[in-house]
Amino acid sequence: APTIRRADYRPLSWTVETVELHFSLDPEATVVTNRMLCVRNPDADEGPIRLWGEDLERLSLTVDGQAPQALRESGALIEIDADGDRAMVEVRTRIDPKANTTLSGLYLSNGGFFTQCEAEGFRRITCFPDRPDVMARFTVTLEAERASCPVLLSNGNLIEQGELPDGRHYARWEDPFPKPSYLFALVAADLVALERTVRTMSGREVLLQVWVEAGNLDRCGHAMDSLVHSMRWDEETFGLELDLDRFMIVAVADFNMGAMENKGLNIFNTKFVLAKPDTATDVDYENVESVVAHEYFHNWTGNRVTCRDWFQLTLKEGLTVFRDQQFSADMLARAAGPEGAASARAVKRIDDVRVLRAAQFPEDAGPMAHPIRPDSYQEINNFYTATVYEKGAEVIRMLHTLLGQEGFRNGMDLYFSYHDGQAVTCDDFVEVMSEANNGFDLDQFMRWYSQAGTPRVKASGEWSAADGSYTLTLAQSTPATPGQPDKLPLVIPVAVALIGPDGRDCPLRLEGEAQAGAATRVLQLTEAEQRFRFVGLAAAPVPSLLRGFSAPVVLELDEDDARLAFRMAHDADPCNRWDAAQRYAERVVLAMAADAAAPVPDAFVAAFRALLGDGALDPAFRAQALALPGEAYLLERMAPADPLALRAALVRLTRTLGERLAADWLALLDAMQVPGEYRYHPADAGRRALANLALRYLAAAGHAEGLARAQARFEAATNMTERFGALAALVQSTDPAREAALEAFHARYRDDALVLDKWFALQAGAWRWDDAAAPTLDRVRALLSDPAFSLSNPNKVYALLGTYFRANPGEFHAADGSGHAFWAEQVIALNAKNPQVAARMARALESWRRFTPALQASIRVQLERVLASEGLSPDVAEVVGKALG
Ligand code: DPP
Ligand code: ZN
Repeated sequence: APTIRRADYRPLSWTVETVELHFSLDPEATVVTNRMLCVRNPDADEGPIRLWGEDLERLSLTVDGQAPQALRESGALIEIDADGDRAMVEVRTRIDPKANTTLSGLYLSNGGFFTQCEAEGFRRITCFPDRPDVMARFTVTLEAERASCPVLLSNGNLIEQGELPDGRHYARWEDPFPKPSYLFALVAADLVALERTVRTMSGREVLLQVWVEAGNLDRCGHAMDSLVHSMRWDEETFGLELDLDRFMIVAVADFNMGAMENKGLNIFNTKFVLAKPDTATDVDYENVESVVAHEYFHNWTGNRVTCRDWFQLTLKEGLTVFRDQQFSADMLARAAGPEGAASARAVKRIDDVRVLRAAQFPEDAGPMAHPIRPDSYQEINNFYTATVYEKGAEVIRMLHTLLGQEGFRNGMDLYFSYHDGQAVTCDDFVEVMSEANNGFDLDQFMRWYSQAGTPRVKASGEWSAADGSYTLTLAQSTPATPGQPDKLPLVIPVAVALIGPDGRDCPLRLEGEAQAGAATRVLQLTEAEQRFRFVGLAAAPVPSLLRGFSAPVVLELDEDDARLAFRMAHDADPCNRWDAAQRYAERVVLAMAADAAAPVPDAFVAAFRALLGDGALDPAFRAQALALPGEAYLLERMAPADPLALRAALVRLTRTLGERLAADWLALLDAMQVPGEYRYHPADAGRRALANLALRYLAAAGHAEGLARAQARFEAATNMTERFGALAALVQSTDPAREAALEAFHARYRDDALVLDKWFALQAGAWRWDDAAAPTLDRVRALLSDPAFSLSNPNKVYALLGTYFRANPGEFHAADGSGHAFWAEQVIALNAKNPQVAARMARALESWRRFTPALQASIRVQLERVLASEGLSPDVAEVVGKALG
């Protein structure tokens, strides 16, 4: 596939002012009539009207009612010569939604019609200048059979509806806001809605709807509450109000991504809408809340102000992820009350850091590494990445840190005042941030948008007893990434505190300052190396750096075990306290992986026990601090990466912590009971999470009472969090009861697609505790033919294959190469159905060059096999090509 480059951006010679779409919906032959008023773009060079169309049967195309004077086609691009400044172009196309297994464009799910247009799905519906810099006003008429599709939805406001002959009906929708085609949506299906009417801050009454299949109406309340909370939050925090009379969320079971922010008509994967205590875990509740918020927030950051081109994707995604992270933190803090707010925020921050380290750091170190604003791509769908989203959010967070809450808000206000209704670039955003803050210099900061790779910050300190000073040296470097051998220094905010021997933070005074200030301060590292001299200290301090994870970097700091244990016990910043535990655990487990005979150090067990038993600590925090670092992150820290040795070490460490701390875990189980009926509340969720973790350690150790407790909890549970937590513990043991538990769980939820996803994932992610046990691959293969499994449903693929490929490296990378061969087989099968999903699965092996030579050899064969396979999509070709390249 050709490479598209950011530098080649040119505005189109013609854009579109208004679009009138008419859909005659039919499962196999939908006819789309598209009348668009094309207008010459005064800001562009002379040229033809350009439209894109893909997989369309074109029935007719006219310009001002006539056959076009000249029409040229190459691939998906259609060029039409036209005179004058305005031209009415009418295109009729026929499409086959039923045959559309890509889930991009118009497709069927469970008998209903749904669309997904971001990034380039609209061209699979009709011919159009399908680029985000073309913003047009849409009017949409849907016609469908009333019996199968009683509900007809599109963007904006319903302006007309009625009956048609032959059992058909129609509805007409008008969206008052100009929008790019990627935000178009339609739904025609048999759905019901939960409704609520609320007032916006300016007093307008708006109708909110959550549309689902009839049987799911009892699972929409949480999504609705989340929507209302999101609206309030955006009003209070940014002064941003809902701009439509009606806002709809529709849940669909077949969906490539999490959700989509189509104007006024968000379409969601059911996974991020449906929740009730019997089927959803606390984590599911949390995810529903944050995804609902994310899509709602896009209405301003993404829809009202959109991206000029797809290279600017982080403009809307990084900013919107940052907004949803702040929202979730505020919601958690509010629920926790004034006492627990700080810890609640930290727990959310830790969650986000875990995701960044597990998903984004490896991406930044692999063949697909790209800046948050990429310079090129082959297939844009491959760039909805952890880098664009999560690292992009970190970059916005750093801006927020540098400018302060108020400065950031002023920048946002200015952003909307300048750019509302426009398609803009990341430069535009950073420029208004600067302008709103007295010309704050962000030139060097812009390097975060152009440099890939995770920066290293190396810190060292020198204590001088003679004058009570501590000199901190910070040095930065960013490793080379594909196409970027040399990197320049970035602006890195490093939040610093110095901990005294008593465990308390020291007041900080830099050399030259008259008096000491706050205990944590943000240093700006802008050069390759800088020194900061703190004075007026009574004793040698212990540095606590990068508090709150103030920048998306790897911090390299020489700390011995004793110092890590000290920070585990005393660091006043919960993020760093957690991080100290992670670093200590990483050190222990990597030593065990390097030497199968290495013991688990007593001091580590003791430090772990101290956290475990510290009743003053928020249970949710303890659940974070007592969870070992993720396997993906650890593999990233290992050179060469040896997943089998790592797994053996993790198994041994988990078992040892279970055995040696058994009494503590059991006591914790008792202490963490949550009485009363289930409610989704962070305080309860924290207790449940900690109890579930205790069960996992106990079950991993094969502890008889622990297993009995897991079994009992599994049977008596009144909510999914406890039931699934107990099941996961049982499955993560060698106890024979696990098979019976899996069966009982299946029997209870055999008709519940979302719960079955959990059942699939649990088995695909299961560890093998000894060599005598059957490989997990046998189980995964068998589950492929389970009646509930389908390669056509992304959720099922992510649950079974995604979990096995990504969350079970110790099994996937079996020495005989069976996992790798299976990967190739599945990627090839998926490629034919759904290239986007196939490409995501393909990415599971991109970091293969980091592995041991034997594994590299085994993986290379399979990468080459996929690359040589017939009919390879550009999506998969890009991933595999770059991996081998
Ligand atoms: N724009 C969607 C989201 O991130 C993904 N297609 O919300
Ligand atoms: Zn988004």
